[in-house]
Amino acid sequence: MGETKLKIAIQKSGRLHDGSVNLLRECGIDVINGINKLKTESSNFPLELYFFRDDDIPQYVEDAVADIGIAGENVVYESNRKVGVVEDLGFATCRLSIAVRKGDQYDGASFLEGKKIATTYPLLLQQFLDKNQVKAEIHQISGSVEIAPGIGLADAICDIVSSGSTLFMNGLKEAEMILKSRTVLIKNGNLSAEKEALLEKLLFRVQAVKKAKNNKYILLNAPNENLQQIISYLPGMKSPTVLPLAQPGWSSVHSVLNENDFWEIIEKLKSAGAQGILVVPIEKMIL
Ligand code: PRT
Ligand code: ZN
Repeated sequence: MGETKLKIAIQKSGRLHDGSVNLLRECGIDVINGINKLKTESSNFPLELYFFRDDDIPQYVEDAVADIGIAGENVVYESNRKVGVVEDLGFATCRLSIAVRKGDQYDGASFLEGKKIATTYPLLLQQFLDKNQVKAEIHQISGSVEIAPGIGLADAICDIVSSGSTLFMNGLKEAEMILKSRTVLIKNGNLSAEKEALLEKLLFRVQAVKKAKNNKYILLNAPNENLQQIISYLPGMKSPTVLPLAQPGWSSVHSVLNENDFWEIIEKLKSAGAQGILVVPIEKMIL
């Protein structure tokens, strides 16, 4: 009997392909180049990669063609497949939104009553309309949704928005977000114990990579008279490392800062007399 391998479905080409392969590489999983093939594998982790259109990934994971997969929540929820959402992967985040013509006065979901809305997300749109007790006509189209209002096919659209420039260029404006969509790892509901164990191993690595991306390692020189104040600004993982410097009266302080409150803390450190502040990226972070 051969070694058990975990089968992962990723997008063949498109917005999620590179992010998916890069994430695996950052997890130390070598991927043998095979984008033109249907399938490839890793040389150093029991993982087989299958390349599909993103829309097909939830179905293949539900049907156990693949054990796990990477897709946007927009695609996962619209597919209505029975798969488990395991982890937010932190890339290609977007919004599924209702957009209307630039000049329209959108004053809530009731604006949509009796209107025609073009979308490739009929299920999620219908759920939104039902929740708001609005009756509208859904026109399911397969691409270039944003041109529908301009050619008189619809009064509004429901589509993915990222920067908003596609809407802007088509004379539309975002009126309401109906889903904040993240790229997620999904799994089949009936994995064997061996496959669950491999998934745990993969998730451990994914989480270490994600944490590292959100944090920076910081080194600075602190005058001893302000050391306690400076330390109080640093969250660190436990407490910061403090080492005496060759120059009397000074210490070197090492710690880890979260990206979100990074600049605010740097300012406080500077005003407390910290000097020679170095900030370095962290590759992996295991707590
Ligand atoms: O061939 P395949 O079916 O696999 O690919 P696809 O063309 O269906 O998907 P792809 O590669 O375009 O997107 C894959 C996933 O990326 C989506 O399901 C989302 O989860 C996510 N994502 C993130 C986006 C965007 N950002 C995005 N901006 N998907 C689509 N867009 C499109 C959107 O449809 C609209 O046309 O970009 C336009 C809006 O972008 P802005 O920046 O102008 O607002
Ligand atoms: Zn697609």
